[in-house]
Amino acid sequence: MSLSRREMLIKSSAALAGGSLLHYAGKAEAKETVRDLNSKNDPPWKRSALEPGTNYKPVITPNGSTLDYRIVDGVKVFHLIAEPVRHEFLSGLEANCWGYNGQVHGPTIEAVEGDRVRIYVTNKLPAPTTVHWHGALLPNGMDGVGGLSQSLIQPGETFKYEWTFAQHGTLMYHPHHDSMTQLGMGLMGMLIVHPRNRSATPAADRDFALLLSEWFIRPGTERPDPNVMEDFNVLTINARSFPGTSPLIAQRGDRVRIRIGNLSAMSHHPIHLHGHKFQVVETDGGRIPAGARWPEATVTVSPGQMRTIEFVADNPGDWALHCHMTHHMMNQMGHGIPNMIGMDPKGLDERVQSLLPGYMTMGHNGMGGHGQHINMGHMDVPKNSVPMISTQGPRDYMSMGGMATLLKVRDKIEDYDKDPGWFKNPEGTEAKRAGADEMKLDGIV
Ligand SMILES: [Cu+2]
Repeated sequence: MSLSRREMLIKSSAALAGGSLLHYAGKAEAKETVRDLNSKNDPPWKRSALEPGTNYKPVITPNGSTLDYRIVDGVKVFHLIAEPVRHEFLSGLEANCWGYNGQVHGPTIEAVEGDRVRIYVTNKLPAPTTVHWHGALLPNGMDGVGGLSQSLIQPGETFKYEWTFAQHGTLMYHPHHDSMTQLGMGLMGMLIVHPRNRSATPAADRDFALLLSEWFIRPGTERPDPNVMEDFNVLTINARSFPGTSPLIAQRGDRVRIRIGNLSAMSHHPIHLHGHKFQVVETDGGRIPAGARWPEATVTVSPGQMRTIEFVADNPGDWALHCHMTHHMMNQMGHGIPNMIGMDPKGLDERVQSLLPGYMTMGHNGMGGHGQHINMGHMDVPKNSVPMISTQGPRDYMSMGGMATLLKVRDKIEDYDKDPGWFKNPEGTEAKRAGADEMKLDGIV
């Protein structure tokens, strides 16, 4: 049976129509997806403000603080003051930095989704500045980009920012004017927005906020130099370097949330947690649906990113939490030095000591013992410097420094604000010098 010409025409035009319908349906679907991402066609900040939210568990900012606010006519009012601040990174290293409200970094600002916030920013710096609310969904004119969305806040001036939070999540704040200098001098802070509906995220027993940054401070000087591009030698968590970082304390079984922001100039930081696995539950854009997460032990946080991890602290101990870039785990590491590894310095040391008493070639067996020699007074270093310095641990000298802290998990925590001291490994669970007998038994010797 053959199709008439007329039937053919009808069929093909139906196919054509069907095709264009499909095409149209495809477009409609794409449009729908975009609509899903934003809840309405209006910008999200246009939602009306709710009563100031108070039903939240504040985050803990180790080595930092939280900014106070007052409520005026249903608006949460904050005041940030940008100013020069003398800051200690760890014992032995201080510098003249820039911070907010007398501290480096600035205090953590906390709000609740639906809150209307009014944030005054007073500039007591010797340079103009602005504040950008990094990741916030707000009117363009509140975005803080100097010269673009607003005039610069000149020294001595106070500007007012105001908007309603239409989101919850982990955000940050920092200047958006001469960012290289102003972030390099320490101007930054965390901005946490709690969900209005507390069931939107599972409750965390311990909720920490950590802000990563990097600095260059030439040993013996007292002023961060923001002009370097690669040679950052002071790596910090909440503006402190290990061993100057306060430990994160958790009781066994606690659900722990760690919000990590990175405002380093040039470096991403793969943050590695020992003894546990975690899930990345939140990015800059919000909460990740449970089905889209995967287990991790290291999360990379690039400049300008936020990543929130959650896990159950189920493994008692003193666990390192640190950037895995090895040059970021040291304090004031000098680069461009000759490679001395494997060299026998004996003859050289004796000859140089005749000219320079106390001279000691460093680095021939690596950098691990360097800080220890300095700590023990065997080696002079410039005043106000911490080259490769760490501290004596419970069992030996630790060589870890820089962007590192400790997660201290204990079976029972009496006081979360008190450092529980060093962990005592239960009998038989610590690596020890092997005995001759056991090595023989296992066929090692
Ligand atoms: Cu790093």
